[in-house]
Amino acid sequence: MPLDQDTRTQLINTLERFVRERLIPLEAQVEEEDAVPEDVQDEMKAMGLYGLSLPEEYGGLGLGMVDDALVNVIFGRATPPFSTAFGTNIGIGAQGIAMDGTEEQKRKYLPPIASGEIIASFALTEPGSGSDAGSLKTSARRDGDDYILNGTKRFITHAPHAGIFTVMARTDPDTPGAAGVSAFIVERDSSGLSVGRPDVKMGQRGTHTADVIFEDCRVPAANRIGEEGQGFKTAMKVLDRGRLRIAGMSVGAAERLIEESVNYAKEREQFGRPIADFQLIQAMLADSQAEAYAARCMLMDAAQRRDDGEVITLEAACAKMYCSEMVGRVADRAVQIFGGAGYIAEYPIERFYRGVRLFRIYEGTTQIQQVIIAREMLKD
Ligand code: COS
Repeated sequence: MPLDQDTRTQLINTLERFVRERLIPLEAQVEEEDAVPEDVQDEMKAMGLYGLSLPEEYGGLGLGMVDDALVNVIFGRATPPFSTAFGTNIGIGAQGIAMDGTEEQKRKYLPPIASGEIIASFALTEPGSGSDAGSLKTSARRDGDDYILNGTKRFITHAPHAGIFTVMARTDPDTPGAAGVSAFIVERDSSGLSVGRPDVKMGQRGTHTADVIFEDCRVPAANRIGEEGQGFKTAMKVLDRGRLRIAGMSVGAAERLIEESVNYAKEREQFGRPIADFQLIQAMLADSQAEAYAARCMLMDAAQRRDDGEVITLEAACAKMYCSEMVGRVADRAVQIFGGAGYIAEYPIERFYRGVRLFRIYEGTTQIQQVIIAREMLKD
């Protein structure tokens, strides 16, 4: 449900202050220790962030997409691991249950997800299926009141700490592609489930991804989300929403990078004056500002449409593609404006440059967004 204007302003002010005063000063520590401090996670849980956009009847705050997007932009201003700490709980890890789960599944799983007591994770990608998600091979064979899962999921965000996984697996081995896929809620301590070593990534230290391996992993049939064969659609609906989250993080990161660039350009002197006086620097700042503004408008329009009940597959793909590509350009210009200082770890620019690179890849690459947009345009 969208917030009224006063509550929204209050929320924005509180979160902006939290990000500015509490999170940004800790960014270098997160990078060095490769972890978001426990006490910060506890504070974010106490603020309700882990259940921000989950329904109120299951312990969440019930925010609509516009408010969710505004929060993502605010948290996007800090290094991504802070936002990702709670991002899968309000996003891809939990939305399958919130959208298509049974009443019983919602009552059991959503409250501990909303409070942050357990971390929810989304397991779609496999070693052999990334962009072609419908070709996934993890199998789920029915055995009485259970399913037996076998297979490997790859690059799974929060796998090392997750308490539950939304897992897409093939229930019908004879049906190739998306139609044979079902979705399951799999608890971390299920026998036959193990998690691989955390991946060593280019950036976003403080967020961990790893393989999730199923070896005759027994999952109650009661944990299937929706009907057999409907799991791919659930995953796609979840991603429609998740992609707006990444768009929001991209906009926030761009605004932060622009602010850092403006401040640096005003302070840094060359040829006897601040480099901000030079039109070639101004051109880079202006391009970044115009693109970030366009991205914010696109994001908020898509979010508003979703709150109005529209299906936003095309808009979410446009926003994910444009905003993530935009922040890549903004980060590149920021490095250029900072010059040598942009290339060393002492300044945040280098870290953001690496961190935002992922936005163009996960939850569907730019090229997959292009495919989705074109398909939506061309369908009858
Ligand atoms: N909402 C609801 N249903 C959707 C949907 C959406 N956004 N997108 C697709 N579907 C439905 C389709 O309507 C179709 O149903 P019917 O067969 O009943 O018509 C079904 O799902 C299969 O869709 P489609 O035929 O388009 O599947 P494809 O195998 O061609 O794959 C893409 C489509 C490429 C878009 C999909 O595989 C994808 O998004 N890939 C990227 C995956 C990704 O983001 N990975 C990142 C992992 S998460 S970090």
